[in-house]
Amino acid sequence: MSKLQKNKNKNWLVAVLALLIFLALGFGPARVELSAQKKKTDKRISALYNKNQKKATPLSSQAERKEAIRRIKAMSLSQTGGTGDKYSREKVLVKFKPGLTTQSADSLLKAYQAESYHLIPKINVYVVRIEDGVSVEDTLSALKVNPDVLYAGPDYKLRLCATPNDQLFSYQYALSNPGGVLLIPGSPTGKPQADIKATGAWDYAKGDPNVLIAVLDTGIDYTHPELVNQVIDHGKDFVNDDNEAYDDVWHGTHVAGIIAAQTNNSAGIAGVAWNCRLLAGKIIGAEGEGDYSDLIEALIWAADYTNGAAKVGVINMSIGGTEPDEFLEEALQYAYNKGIVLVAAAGNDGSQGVYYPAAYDNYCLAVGATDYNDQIADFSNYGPEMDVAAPGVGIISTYPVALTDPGYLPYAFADGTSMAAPHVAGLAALIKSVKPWLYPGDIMKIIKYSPDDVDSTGWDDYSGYGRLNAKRALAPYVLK
Ligand SMILES: [Ca+2]
Ligand SMILES: [Ca+2]
Ligand SMILES: [Ca+2]
Ligand SMILES: [Ca+2]
Repeated sequence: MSKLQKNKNKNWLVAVLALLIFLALGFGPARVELSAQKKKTDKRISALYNKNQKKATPLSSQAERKEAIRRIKAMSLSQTGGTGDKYSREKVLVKFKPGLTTQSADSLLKAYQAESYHLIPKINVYVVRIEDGVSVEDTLSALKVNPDVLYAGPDYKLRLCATPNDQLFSYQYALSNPGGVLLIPGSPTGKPQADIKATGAWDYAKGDPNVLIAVLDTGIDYTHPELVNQVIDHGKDFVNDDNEAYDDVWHGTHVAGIIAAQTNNSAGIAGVAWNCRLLAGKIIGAEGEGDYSDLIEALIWAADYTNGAAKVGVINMSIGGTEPDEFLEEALQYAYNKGIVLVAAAGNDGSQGVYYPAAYDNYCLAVGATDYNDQIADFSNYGPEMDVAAPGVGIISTYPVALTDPGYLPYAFADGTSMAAPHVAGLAALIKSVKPWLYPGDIMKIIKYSPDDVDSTGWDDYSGYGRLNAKRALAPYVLK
């Protein structure tokens, strides 16, 4: 008997023993069936979202599928924040002509009913707070006719130039967390700035349309109003073997929206990588599971894909399986060597053991999930392969139009490391857009070494290097 044959027999014996123990422990027929399936040479992968603790139950019925996510109803959305005023109603800015003494300036300002004021040194501009009931306009017209005044003007409101105008942006604490009561299911209280600093990052990059993010998942609803202009074509369906990677679940559509929903279009949500485009590879079927072989094939396809000047820069895998596989590793290496950044979800069992492909340290970033308080989500898997964490609790994103009930908007909230990984993929695409010469290993390092430390001090098993900080990853490095 050859050594290989011996090992095979040994493996078989272990499998039978495991099955017997399984049965002895009283697992029902459904579990036996599942374990029998494992013996197939083609290993199974699944989508990594929170299935409401029913982890062994595939989401077979429409009702169960809806139960796993929470939806928002269409309603009037006036929560845009701020007063909408162009300038402050309480303050004006004044600069006097050179030569006017401080005492003269003081008495002059008091004459204009200034409640208080202070001087900005170097440029000699007074910030003047006016009394209640006195209008900014009246104060300014009076100041402007005073011969001692060089300039008087309103104190204009500062707005981040990169804050998008998307209707549902205020629901996206993951991108910009204001703290206080959040507009997500359960209305929890969030910690200010427990977010990925997306608005700060957008000052440096909004994405290049020729940088594609391949979403290897359940497909994408490419008819969705927020995605129709973001997908480069209808992708490839490795489950049904056709060129329509349409999403009949919801998972891939949700992931795609987080990465690159159409942004600053006054509608829907904002994506992390505004101007990058999406490519769908459908590897998970309607039942929420798929085969390693489809993932492997999709990795090679995505790595080789080109369309004009566009090619894949990042691959997002919000999917995974518990088994390592050398062919999978080889496919990851192939994509990595083509300059592609690979991002994968860590898994949702809340236990030790990072899923594959995330666990492949050499090629993949393993992503865990945090919440609105920068706490690690209880479902997030952990282990020595962890790299970073990103928000993955109460994440709003796009939902297939065909699956949306009348009266609801095609958006939904979902939980999972599946929702965390696409934030990282979006950042990788932004970095790739502004620094196309960087190797995947360089981009992985930038993403790993720029987060905000969360959980226990320093690198830890749960969050890796910490919660993603997109602004720090993109800001020019300043020598001190
Ligand atoms: Ca299809
Ligand atoms: Ca939008
Ligand atoms: Ca790793
Ligand atoms: Ca830490």
